Amino acid sequence: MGAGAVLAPSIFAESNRPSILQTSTNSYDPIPFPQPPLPYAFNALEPHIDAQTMEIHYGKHHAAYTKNFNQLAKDEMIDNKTVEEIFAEIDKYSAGVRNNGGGYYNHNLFWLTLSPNGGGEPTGELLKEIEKNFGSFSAFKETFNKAATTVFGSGWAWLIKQDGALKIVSSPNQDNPLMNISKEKGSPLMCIDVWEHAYYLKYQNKRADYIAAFWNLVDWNFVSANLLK
Ligand code: MN3
Repeated sequence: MGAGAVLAPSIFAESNRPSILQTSTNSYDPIPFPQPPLPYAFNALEPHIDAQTMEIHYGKHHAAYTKNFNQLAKDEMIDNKTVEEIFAEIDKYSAGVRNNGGGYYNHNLFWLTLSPNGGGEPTGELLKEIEKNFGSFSAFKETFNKAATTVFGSGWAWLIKQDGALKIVSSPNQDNPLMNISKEKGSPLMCIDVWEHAYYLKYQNKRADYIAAFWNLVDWNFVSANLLK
């Protein structure tokens, strides 16, 4: 698929965007963890994220994590487990499962955190929870920006639900808050990828500019749905 290829919009209407956790391993399925289709065209997030970055990020990086994760799940005979179940006992598996399984899941969540129709501010229950936990939407953004900016090297920043409260955390490499080895555990509501491959072509070393642009794309409907789950 080339840059700017248009995906059939009807399949990915807001109400039936693909679940990121709909799959589990099963002996009869050669690819238990398929890479979900990107729910928008590569150029749909411009000017905030450019088409070439999206094409490489989804088509090469995420595709490679997905391929490796499926192969390792087979090699390590991981059977009848969801991604969440694997992460809950990630210390039982190889570093490859941790890195590639994380890379698989984290990007699934990241693509859905973003939308060409995103941006603006959250409303309803989500806004109430943000105000309760962070004081205001702008204080929330500031905390999230700081977490994303200060990840040393490659990693992710997250908004998670932890013991009923909202919390902003970060993780190194492809770790995530669902993994039992994670310092901060919880259910992810949204995330940002701050690996250089997520922004270097357009923003070079200016990670803060990429993070600022990210806010124009956040799909608050998706984040709200994850809160209410
Ligand atoms: Mn990435």
